[in-house]
Amino acid sequence: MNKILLFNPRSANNKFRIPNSILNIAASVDGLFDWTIVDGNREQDPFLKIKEYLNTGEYKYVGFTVMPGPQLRQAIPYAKAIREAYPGTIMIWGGYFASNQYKVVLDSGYVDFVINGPGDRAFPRLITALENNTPYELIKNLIYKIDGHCIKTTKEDLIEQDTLPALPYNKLDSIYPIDRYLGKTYLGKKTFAYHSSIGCPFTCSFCAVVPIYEAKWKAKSARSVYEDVKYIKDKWGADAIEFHDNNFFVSEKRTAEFARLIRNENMVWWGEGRIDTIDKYSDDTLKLMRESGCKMIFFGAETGNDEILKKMDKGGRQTGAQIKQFAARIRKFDIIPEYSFVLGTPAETPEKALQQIDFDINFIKEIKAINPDTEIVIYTYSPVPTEGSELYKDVLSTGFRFPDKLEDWISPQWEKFDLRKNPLTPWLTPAMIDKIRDFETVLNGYHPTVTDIRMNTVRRKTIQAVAAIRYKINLYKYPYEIKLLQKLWRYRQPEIQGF
Ligand code: B12
Ligand code: SF4
Repeated sequence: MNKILLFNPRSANNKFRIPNSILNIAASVDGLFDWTIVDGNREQDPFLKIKEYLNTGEYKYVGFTVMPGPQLRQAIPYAKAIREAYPGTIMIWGGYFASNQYKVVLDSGYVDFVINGPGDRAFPRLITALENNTPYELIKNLIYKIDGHCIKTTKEDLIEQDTLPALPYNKLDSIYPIDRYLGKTYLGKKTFAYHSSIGCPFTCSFCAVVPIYEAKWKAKSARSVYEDVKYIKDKWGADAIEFHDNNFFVSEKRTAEFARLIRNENMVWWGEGRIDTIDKYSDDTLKLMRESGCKMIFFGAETGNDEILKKMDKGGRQTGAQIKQFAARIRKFDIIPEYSFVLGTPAETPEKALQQIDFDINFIKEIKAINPDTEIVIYTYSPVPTEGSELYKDVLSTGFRFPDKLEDWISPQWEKFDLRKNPLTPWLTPAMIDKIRDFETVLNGYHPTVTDIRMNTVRRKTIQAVAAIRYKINLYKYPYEIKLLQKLWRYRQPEIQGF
């Protein structure tokens, strides 16, 4: 039987996490096929390692997980080189980039299949069909090419997450000791990443989750999450959890049950949620969450402008007023809200685009005044292909197009696009982008993130003093002195380095 090589391209320079995407795929074929993992985060020269495996002649199937941004830097050249050096292998890509940009991926000529969304069933089915030479054409969640045309099979319903096989932590540990995946963070000395639910029930028009999960969400039960957490804690000594779910908090009942179960385990935890959802939680649940170790929650605040919130289709319930009121409410429970904002959405005229940026800058400052503990994360709007949404229609009408050659995605401009720092969107002028980035620099100077554990009190106070005047008199242009200090002290950016 041919073997499977699974590759997680490098996504982080130092604070790498358990590669949950590729580990889920490993779990899906565990016991059916022989597999191994190469983790680009853990190898000096991952390609050398890949070649070592492929040179044995035992590995026919190569699976890459690919999210936009830095992972493409290894994914693209490696896939191309594998096709050239090992033409008998079959290359399969999965993950958010592969699913959302499947056309450019398959057009490259060196990727044979894309798994569209969850691969837990599709991947083992595809490998079984290829091994047995039986038809694969009707396997759900698959995209492939026939006669130059991309064929997308139907999507399967989301799987009950408790029925999924256990993640093969022990085998991963034998390849890459798990201990090194448990990093020191703001949350704890040994923080581990866990994914307890898949998809999201909402349809925000700027979000890459929507085209893949189509407003569906399935979660593991609180008990099975607790049991997994306990296993990692007891075996490897984890003391904190980052829940990497798109939307951990959809069900108040599940959250409260998990909080009750984990309460006595002395674990600190963090997850991502929605303001309007958690604002409906009772005071008792919020209190219980904090007691159980929930220290910080990441929220998509997006903007304070109600009209844009509507365009973003944030479920129609979140408003600027609610964002402010919630920042005050959650403070009473000593949970730090980490608010992320998306600045630079399309507008009819350049003046309107600039006005909107100014509005959000002021709004962010208001939030900081209401609850100074609020952590602010600023993204610049980078379109995702949410076909049919009002926002995406606006985007296309400006002439914006994604690259039509896979290699173009690793050009410096498109890399910045992926990092949501400097998008190539026609409605934003360089001056507007500078304004956003300069404000971010001053804000991070005056309010340095608490998640940067290397920032001691002296550094914090120094940078705050340097940034204070600029922050107070709204002078953001050319903040070179703050940039210098941030560079010197290697100030971390949670949005690209992990939260
Ligand atoms: C962890 C994570 C990171 C980590 C990476 C950690 C690591 N590996 O070391 C860090 C923090 C570094 C990171 C960074 C970025 N990330 Co990120 N990240 C995630 C996150 C939260 C979890 C990924 C995960 O583990 N999922 C768990 C698994 C089980 O789910 P899955 O990946 O969907 O896998 C399933 C399927 O996709 C499929 N599949 C996946 N891979 C494969 C491979 C094969 C072979 C097959 C067959 C199937 C398959 O099957 C799996 C099981 O069903 C996701 C959001 C999310 N909840 O998924 C965002 C997410 C993938 N990231 C995203 C982005 C944009 C980024 C950034 C590029 C930009 C940014 N500013 O956030 C940066 C890049 C910086 C960098 N250095 O790379 C976006 C992608 C959006 C898009 N446009 O497509 C997401 C969706 C977040 C979001 N909602 O915006 N990220
Ligand atoms: S709530 Fe979050 S994950 Fe869900 S669709 Fe909106 S932005 Fe995406």
